[in-house]
Amino acid sequence: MSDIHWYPGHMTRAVREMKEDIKLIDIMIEIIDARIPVSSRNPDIDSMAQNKSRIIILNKSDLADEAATTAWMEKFTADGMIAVKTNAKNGSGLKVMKEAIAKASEAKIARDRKRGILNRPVRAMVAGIPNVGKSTFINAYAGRAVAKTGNKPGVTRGKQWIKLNKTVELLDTPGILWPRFDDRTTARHLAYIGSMKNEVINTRELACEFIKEIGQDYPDMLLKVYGFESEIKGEVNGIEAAFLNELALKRGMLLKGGEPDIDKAAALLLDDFKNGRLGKITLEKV
Ligand SMILES: Nc1nc2c(ncn2[C@@H]2O[C@H](COP(=O)(O)OP(=O)(O)OP(=O)(O)O)[C@@H](O)[C@H]2O)c(=O)[nH]1
Ligand SMILES: [Mg+2]
Repeated sequence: MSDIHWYPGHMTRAVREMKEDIKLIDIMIEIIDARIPVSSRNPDIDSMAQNKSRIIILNKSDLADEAATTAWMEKFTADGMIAVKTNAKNGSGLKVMKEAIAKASEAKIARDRKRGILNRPVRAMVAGIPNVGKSTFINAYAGRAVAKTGNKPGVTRGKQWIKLNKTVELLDTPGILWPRFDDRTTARHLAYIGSMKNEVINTRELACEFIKEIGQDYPDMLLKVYGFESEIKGEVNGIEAAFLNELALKRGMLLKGGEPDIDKAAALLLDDFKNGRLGKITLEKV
């Protein structure tokens, strides 16, 4: 698949501001997508967070493979981070999160105390790539809608401080990607979860790659979800194209001349994955 690339100006600005704000914060809360725990980590965030207490949130855990999420939590814990899994949409994992923030604050509170400072609020930056649920998490954690959310990348455009209570302040930040991707798998995975703007994606190509990939780890899943009885035989354009063809026919997605609307079927498939309608899937294992 051709290179997918999206790095708008607001991200350059966001990274610059985050590098300044990092001096003000005690804890880095990195939010990732539990379905792709490697590709949804921006190396810039990792380097910014050196010398800070680290919490890593595997969000959208409701959409991921549970065993895989557990394995990732162990891995991140071994790497010295406090790992928490959440579903920011329904609020599960937030209680554990409270404890995680308390734990991550211990060092800072002890430092303050030594210098005679009491009750200074803990400040945490909430960072991550686009569309992983940073703003949704903040709203759930705050218990009120303080930040704008939406199921597309680039909803948050500027930073925003949120005073949770007397002891904790959170900084919501815009999702940031990198200027250049090292490999195509990363770019593809980011596109699957909706971190990339639709306009930069060739839906049909991406859907074919997705079918290929999902077939390796979860064979039969697509056939079951879409109610195909048996294996689909690939013809000239391969099994992926044949699958999309069948899907379009099955769903009555037809072009004016009665031909199957492959692009529409491709968009449906990608959308179903993005919204968890294919089942619990983790594309990247420890
Ligand atoms: N299923 C599921 N959906 C979630 C979860 N958390 C967030 N979402 C959805 O994911 C979409 C993106 O959420 P946002 O909070 O706007 O994401 P963001 O990281 O702030 O995105 P940007 O501001 O664009 O960087 C929204 O449609 C949310 O409802 C979750 O844990 N599970
Ligand atoms: Mg946001």
